[in-house]
Amino acid sequence: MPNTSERTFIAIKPDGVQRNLVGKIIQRFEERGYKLVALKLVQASKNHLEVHYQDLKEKPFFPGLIKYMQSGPIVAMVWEGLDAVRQGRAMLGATNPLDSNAGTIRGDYCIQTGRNICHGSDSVDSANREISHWFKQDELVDYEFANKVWLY
Ligand code: RTP
Repeated sequence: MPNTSERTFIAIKPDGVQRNLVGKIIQRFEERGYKLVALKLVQASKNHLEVHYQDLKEKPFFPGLIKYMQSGPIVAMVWEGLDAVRQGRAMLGATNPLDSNAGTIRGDYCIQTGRNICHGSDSVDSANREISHWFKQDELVDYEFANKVWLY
């Protein structure tokens, strides 16, 4: 039985928000067939971002990354559906937008690694950690997804 309830954490970074790409990015996940489970616009604190990117804290780009992620509001989302984590990453494209295929979000809308407009969990374990870091349990909305019968 395929797991149609896999969840991933997707964020639209400050540059994506400022460049008015929120609607386009959401639309891609909607059109692909993923179910929106949670969504909010947040100005994240330094501490919150340092915990989110804790695995990168030794990297030379870490301070710049935190500053970039704090430079404006972020759209935090949870999307659910078959293979959501892997497909979410595929839809985002490569970390370096210059290596991203056309047709991916980064391949279509950005140019530089340090301004790559979106984030997606890289594993189911990271997704679970990130979802509980960004959302309280009661912000994950439980509702019937009518499309499901046509998708699976
Ligand atoms: P993300 O977590 O944002 O989805 O990105 P990712 O997994 O594709 O890449 P990761 O290696 O986890 O890096 C996180 C974010 O740090 C910025 N970065 N800058 N200047 C650099 O060399 C550099 N490398 C990474 C990017 O914003 C990247 O998305």
